[in-house]
Amino acid sequence: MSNDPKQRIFSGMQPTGSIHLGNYLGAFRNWVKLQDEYDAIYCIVDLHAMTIDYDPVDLERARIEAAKVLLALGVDPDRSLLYAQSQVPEHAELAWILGTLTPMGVLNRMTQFKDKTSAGHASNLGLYSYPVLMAADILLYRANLVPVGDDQRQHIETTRDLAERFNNRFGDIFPIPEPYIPTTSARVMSLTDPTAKMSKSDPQIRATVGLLDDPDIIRKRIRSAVTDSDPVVRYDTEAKPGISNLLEIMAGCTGRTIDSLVVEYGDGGYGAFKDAVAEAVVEELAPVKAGYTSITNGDVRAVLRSSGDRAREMVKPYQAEVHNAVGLKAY
Ligand code: AQP
Repeated sequence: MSNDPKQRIFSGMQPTGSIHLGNYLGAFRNWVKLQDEYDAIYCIVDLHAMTIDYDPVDLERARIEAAKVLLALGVDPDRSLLYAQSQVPEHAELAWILGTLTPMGVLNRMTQFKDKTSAGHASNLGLYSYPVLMAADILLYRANLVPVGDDQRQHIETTRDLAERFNNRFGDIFPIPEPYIPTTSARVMSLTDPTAKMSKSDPQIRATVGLLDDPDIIRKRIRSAVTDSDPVVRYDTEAKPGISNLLEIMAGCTGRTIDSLVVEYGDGGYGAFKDAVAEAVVEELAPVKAGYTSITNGDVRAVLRSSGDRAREMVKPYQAEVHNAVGLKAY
């Protein structure tokens, strides 16, 4: 038996709205799966949520809901940390230090900033430097692996780049983290515009399937998903983005290959295929809702408090090492 310490994973979610099927298939399912094999740290990234217009009262509700959904999915506070980013001030401090190493040209290339500002969000400094705070989140804990959806690939690249810049300048402190991205359903697309990703902040309610939606709502959303007029079920993201998205969703929910789904549903018409996708999603999400209703807000606060305390203790020696490396000596 190996005595090697477990590798560490870190990942975060923004408390910005109703958690959807894309978040689950792209990331959270892996959060649950990886808890045994890795030393797992999961964070409700509330400082990130402040980078777009928000209501302070609603932020607290959203933080509790986000943590409750994660607990309902199977994130286990006995095996993993689950806390809020704002409970550990070192996230913001390390972001400042990394920011001093971040060329503006790197941030100018970030597609999330461009997408959010072109969707009407104000272009504040926090939104612009979001990838630096995300790098700090990951590097603060010296994480080796980051389970995320495909939309975060560019931010993980930036994290790796900043870790290398820091190590080259100040000494070998940070491991270079790897993304952990699923092979199917890594980027679940909007049901109303299958060329855009499914997103919590999408104002079009019909574009998403929420993890806590009732089965009848889920069926309705999937049945009304935008597709095309050629009624053959096949995978072609250019010509048939809507059907390809539904194939990815069904493969993600059933564990079947896209090829086997195409063989079964290829000529059967879109109606029968959409019904099958809807039933697969309903079945996959049924336990989440049941788990969610049995957890109280008090339970959630207790988990956040205790994980937050442990996280603060954990980062102290790491940040002391960073301070020492960059010349911020303690007196
Ligand atoms: N559509 C998606 N398909 C697959 N994975 C996705 N993720 C997000 N959208 C999809 C993954 O979910 C995790 C948590 O995401 P987040 O809360 O950090 O925010 P996000 O990536 O910005 O997700 P949203 O839903 O689009 O939120 P808003 O609208 O607030 O920006 C991440 O690992 C992400 O990759």
